[in-house]
Amino acid sequence: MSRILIVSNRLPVTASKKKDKINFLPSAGGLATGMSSFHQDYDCLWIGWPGLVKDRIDEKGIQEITTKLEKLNNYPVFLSQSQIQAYYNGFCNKTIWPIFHSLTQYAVYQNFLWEEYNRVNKIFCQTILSIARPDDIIWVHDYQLMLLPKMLREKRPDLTIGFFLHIPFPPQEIYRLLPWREKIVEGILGADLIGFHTYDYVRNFLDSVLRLFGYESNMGYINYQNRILKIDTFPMGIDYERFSSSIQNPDTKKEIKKIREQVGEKKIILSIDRMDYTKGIIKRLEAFEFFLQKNPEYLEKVILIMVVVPSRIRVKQYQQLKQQVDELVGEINGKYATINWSPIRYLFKSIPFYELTALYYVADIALITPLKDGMNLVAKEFIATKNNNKGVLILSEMAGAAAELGEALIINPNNREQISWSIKYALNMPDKIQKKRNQIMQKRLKNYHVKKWADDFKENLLKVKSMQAEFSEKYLSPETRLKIVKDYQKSINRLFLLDYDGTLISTSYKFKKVKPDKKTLNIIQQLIKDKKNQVVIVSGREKETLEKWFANINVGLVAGHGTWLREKIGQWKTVKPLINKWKDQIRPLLELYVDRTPGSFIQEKEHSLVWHYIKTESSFGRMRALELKSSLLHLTSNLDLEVLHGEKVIEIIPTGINKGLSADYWVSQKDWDFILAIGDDWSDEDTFANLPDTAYSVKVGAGSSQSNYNIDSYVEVKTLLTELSKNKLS
Ligand code: GDG
Repeated sequence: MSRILIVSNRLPVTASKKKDKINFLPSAGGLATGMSSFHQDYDCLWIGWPGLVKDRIDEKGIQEITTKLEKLNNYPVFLSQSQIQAYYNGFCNKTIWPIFHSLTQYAVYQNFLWEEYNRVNKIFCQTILSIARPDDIIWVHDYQLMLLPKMLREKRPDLTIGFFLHIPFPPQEIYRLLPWREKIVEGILGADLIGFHTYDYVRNFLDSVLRLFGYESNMGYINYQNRILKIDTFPMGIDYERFSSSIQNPDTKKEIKKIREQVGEKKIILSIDRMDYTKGIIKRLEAFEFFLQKNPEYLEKVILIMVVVPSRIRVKQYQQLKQQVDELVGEINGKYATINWSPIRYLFKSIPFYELTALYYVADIALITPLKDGMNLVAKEFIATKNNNKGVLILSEMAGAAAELGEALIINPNNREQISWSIKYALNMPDKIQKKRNQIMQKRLKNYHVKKWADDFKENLLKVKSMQAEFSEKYLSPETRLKIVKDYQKSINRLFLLDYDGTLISTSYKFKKVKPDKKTLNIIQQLIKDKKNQVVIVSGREKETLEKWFANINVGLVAGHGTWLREKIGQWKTVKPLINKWKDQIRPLLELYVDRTPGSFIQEKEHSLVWHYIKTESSFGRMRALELKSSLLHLTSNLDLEVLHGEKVIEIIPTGINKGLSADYWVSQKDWDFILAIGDDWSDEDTFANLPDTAYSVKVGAGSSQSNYNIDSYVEVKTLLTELSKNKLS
């Protein structure tokens, strides 16, 4: 059984030293809390810095820490004070953090910080290489270790490596500001699977890969240096049960009572975050003040409890932010407070779990206003804790969580009028509506909880590995191309079964009514000039469209994935009747895609199932749709189902008709001595499956397939067909 090596800058346990005693405490922050439950349930070893610099401990201390951590399945990477200063406080937090959060004004670019970042990534690399077994899965986390995947790959090309970024990946025009931009992307590309919280970050990353290196992606796959790797969205979940059941804890109950006694009937607005300029604390305070100013009827009736956890206190910008926050809180309290009431209760410290969940529970509103945030787990925890279902989440659209929590009041953190209005709206929202909204969000959070998130990532990583193994043997090599041309030259009865979208024209044109371009038509004309050739375009498109496009060209046509055939221009015929008992097998897959694709939903019609993604962000929806289609292939190959991809819908209809039947039909028409079938998606798999062993079948793109070979893109298809039509190699 393979182990999972979780690698992150910090371990989930933090060691500290008081006098001569070493103490251990759970680490704070999203990554540590999120991954901890996964760590406990699997055969995992967590590798990271234990939080105490090695200058402060002697050999005995190092031994003590190592032994204690070993019992917790943790493995320490010891770093010195100067390393932490330059690598973590320096490059990570003064360069990467602001750039990746698109707050460029805070970024510094210094070579010595970059060099230390390299050195520390190397130390992590050496540590992992000294303990990794060949079948271990290595899961690297976050922006502190972006060079590590490549370093590991160079030393051990066989390793299974996943990388997950917990913060945003910026738009490429911001990312390009980094002097070391190529090195960092290359570092990440050392992984087999690269995960982000949202599709925006995936797209930004792919844009940078394309811009910097020219690699195109296909359904999130990149063929990078002849290794297929996948880039995908995995919106991190929370330990749902832990929060939803927290109210059972007697300490939490006591705390709730205490808060109620202190606050009385006043409405509570809550915010919790680390002291960080990305969290929009100043903007929040300004908006709250604006709310008080514009709505004096709420004076003495609301209270903002603002928990701010100390963070990166050695970095100057963070010290300045603290000062600003302190002053602004003082100013607002000074201006509006009465003898019995201060509008803001400001706690600058970390609070225990029971206090945190008590606050989530009693709060009427959670006001979460980051200027930019990878995900923001606090928003999800607030909703999960609300098992009485009352409470309103006001959430910045700049938080990754906003993509999943559409029932919250979504605001722009820079728009104080909107925030102020939303507070008022939330204070007056009827309980029934609050409950309804929260229940919808809870269902989603309960489904895609943190363990499911981690399992999903792990499964996808293993899938990529097996694809790599398959693909490396199947890629159409120059030798095979030469063999195809030679066989073509020798043959006298040749059949071409060519898919249209994604095979003869780019996938980006797919599902639009795009005519074949001149070049494509020329290639086809060239092929059919030779009387030995029968060319058939096998498409999912409607027969009317194909008839129009190929009205004057004497090619065979297959429309509607095999529903209709044309042998002679203008003469169409159908193939087969229908069958129907399949829904229970298909529905779970569609439900999984609803979980993973915010905004999508299932419609059940009498004779079909439809997956809609009209409400999903458009490019993300499209990517998921293509992926879903390819997954449906495996489920439907024996079920005689037709899968239609319409405008923002995928519809599955029992027809008993597929491209395989039409392939069968054409293959049986003659004694062909050369068959070449090319296609790019699930529907072409039926064609491949119905060919004789002597046929050449080629899948366009990197996915796994029943074809004999894979080819990169439709551009290469055209080159190959041109070579054949000219009857020579170019
Ligand atoms: C990074 C990304 C992404 C906070 N204060 C206390 C406390 N917490 C816990 C919360 C939550 C976690 O810390 C904070 O997570 P966030 O997601 O809000 O933010 P970051 O720490 O910045 O995390 C972020 C995350 O990674 C995961 O990928 O969502 O975007 O920046 O779990 O509950 N816990 C306790 N006392 C506190 O005072 N006990």
